[in-house]
Amino acid sequence: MRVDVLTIFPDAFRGPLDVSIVKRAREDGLLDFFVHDIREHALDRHRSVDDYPFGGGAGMVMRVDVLDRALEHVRSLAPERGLVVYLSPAGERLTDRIVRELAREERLILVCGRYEGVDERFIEHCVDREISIGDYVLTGGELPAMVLVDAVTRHIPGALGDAASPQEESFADGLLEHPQYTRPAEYRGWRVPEVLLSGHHAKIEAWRKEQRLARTRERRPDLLGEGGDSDPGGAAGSANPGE
Ligand code: 4HQ
Repeated sequence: MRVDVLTIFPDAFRGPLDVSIVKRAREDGLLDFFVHDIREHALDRHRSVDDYPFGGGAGMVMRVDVLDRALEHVRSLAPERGLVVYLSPAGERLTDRIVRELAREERLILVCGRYEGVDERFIEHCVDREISIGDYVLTGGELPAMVLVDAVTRHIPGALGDAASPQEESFADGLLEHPQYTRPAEYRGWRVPEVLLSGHHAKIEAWRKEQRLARTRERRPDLLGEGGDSDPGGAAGSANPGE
């Protein structure tokens, strides 16, 4: 998969995507990741990317002409059209289902807004999908873009290596994970649950399933369709969470 990011803070992307699984996916050629500076497509000598909002009000708005030029330039760098995603609190909430859908794309173009956001005409005419990572307001779309790339990378075939599977993680079957333990079996009198030391695989599996159900009921009843803000369309809100 190829991912292009448009931002006025390219430096923000050094770090989080240069470690661990995402680093490996990039080294292995599973993920091609490119960052582009929107400001290079500014039209005036001050290189401005924003302006005052029509109708008045606080803050600045990112210009449609600058964003469109930046997007057309980035589009020209590769043959795939690319799905254009704008990160914004007004978008559809990012879920496991959406992450899997995005992971099937050959190319993503992520647009990061700053200030009060972008001119609505850019969203209307150029953006395919507006996505939010949660109901809180950040200072820009850069962190949401990194969250999205991290989550999507886990679903690129081969990115997790042979041992791990994204299917085995939380949300794939709509339940939270069971608790995990490692050595030592006792530390300061804190003991690992006896069943895990028993070597009785059927009992261990039964215990884990029980733990997953109990935790989900306790912490995220919405995932079981028992009230709260569920996501009925998604894997996490499946009508048959045990499947
Ligand atoms: N912002 N999920 C405002 C977000 C956000 C979110 C990005 C801040 C867009 C203009 N993006 N800018 N939450 O808070 O995606």
